[in-house]
Amino acid sequence: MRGYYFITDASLSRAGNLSDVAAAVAAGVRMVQYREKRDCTRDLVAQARELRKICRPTLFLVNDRVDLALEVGADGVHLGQEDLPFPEARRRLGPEKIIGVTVHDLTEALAAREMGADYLGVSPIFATATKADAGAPTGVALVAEIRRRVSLPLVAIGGITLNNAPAVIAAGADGVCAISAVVTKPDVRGEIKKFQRLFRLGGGG
Ligand code: TZP
Ligand code: MG
Repeated sequence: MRGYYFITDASLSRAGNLSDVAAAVAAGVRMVQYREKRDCTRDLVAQARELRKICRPTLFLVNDRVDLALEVGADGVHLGQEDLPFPEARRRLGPEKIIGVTVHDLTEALAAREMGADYLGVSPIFATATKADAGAPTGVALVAEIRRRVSLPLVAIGGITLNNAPAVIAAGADGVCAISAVVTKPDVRGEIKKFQRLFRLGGGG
């Protein structure tokens, strides 16, 4: 889990999801999350199936949609606080699939751990225009606070750039996700590699 975590954003992407995900896989990311808020299920299934194919052995997760994850044989899902409740998602996905949960404070983090989340997305660390309803920025202090109490992998998200990522990693994040700082750039693979280098500088793997 340590390293850069890739999430698609077709509306911000220069080159499109397929190109971006291929670049992320080439950069060696461990996990890709397909996040698509449009609701034409037929298109989503078709694209998720394509992305699933290029994400081997990279882990492939689907945002929100347990049905889509099951349909395309994804490795798991990422759930927000307003998505399908964790117990239902676990029942439908079975014990082996990965379920990540977005948390905005320590209480949500402890609850997600209690339910059996495989990792936590801590959000939003900084102000972001990418997700309109992301809520108030938590700052790196929340990463540190959750880190002290929870040993699950923590992926930090929201307004992360190459400049502020070192502070996020220093606070205890195992992974960082930066969407606009990566998919709006001409060289997605190169940008991801720069994030990955921050983990090596910090002494991780
Ligand atoms: N969840 C919380 S913040 C966010 C998501 C999907 C958007 C992060 O995008 P950016 O461009 O890295 O701020
Ligand atoms: Mg969601």
